[in-house]
Amino acid sequence: MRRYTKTIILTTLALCSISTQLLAAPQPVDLSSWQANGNGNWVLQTGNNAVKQTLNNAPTVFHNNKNSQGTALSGQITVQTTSDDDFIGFVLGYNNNDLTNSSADYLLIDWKQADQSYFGTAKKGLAISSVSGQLGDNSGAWAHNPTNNVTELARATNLGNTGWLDNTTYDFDIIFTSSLVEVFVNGIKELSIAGTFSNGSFGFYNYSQQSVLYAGIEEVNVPSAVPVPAAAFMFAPALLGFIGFRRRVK
Ligand SMILES: [Ca+2]
Ligand SMILES: [Ca+2]
Ligand SMILES: [Ca+2]
Repeated sequence: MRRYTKTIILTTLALCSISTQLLAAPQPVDLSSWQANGNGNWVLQTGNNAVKQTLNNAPTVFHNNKNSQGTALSGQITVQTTSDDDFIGFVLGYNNNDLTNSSADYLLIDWKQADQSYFGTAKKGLAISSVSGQLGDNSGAWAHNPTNNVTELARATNLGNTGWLDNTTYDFDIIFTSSLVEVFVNGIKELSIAGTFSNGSFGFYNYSQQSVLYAGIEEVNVPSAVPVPAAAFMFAPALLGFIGFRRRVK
């Protein structure tokens, strides 16, 4: 892992010294000001940069309640039980109480452990979807059914049909701008979509899965007023540098 990290940092410096200058060092995030929505139980852990959701229940979100475009969020996610096999993940561009808002417009990144038929078929794997309206305990969240306001946009490159593992910690890094969203898992880019995205908060998301720990949460600002092709060119090496930095000090 050390050799891998070193290679990435050196490549980053060689490819794009300008963009590394634009990024500040990652800052720890204080989760005590974050907001819980829905049917979850989000328990802050000592130090306030980790939180554990304990309930197997309808969709729930824990979010930073501030416009977050131009930010990259990173940390670790772990399901600390062998019980159940359902959804863990994130929301982007979420506004407070959007779970019950008929005018909601945000992105949902969810990862299921196993295939399961209930409200239609939920597929194992990591995907990104748009949510337009309420997100209920129904086929929208469960099966990405557009009839219930969830439209799947893409499945992950490597993990699109691969479930998460019990009691296993994954590093995540999420870039969120008005025109580009990228998701890295264990330093590997899994999702990258370009478009026009609504502003709103970063949030953690669970649906029907208990004992989910989010820890070591950090954020870094990225320039947001850069056109898409330039943004894709500049952010990718810079954020790999960011990822490398975090992994090196972990
Ligand atoms: Ca399990
Ligand atoms: Ca289940
Ligand atoms: Ca469940």
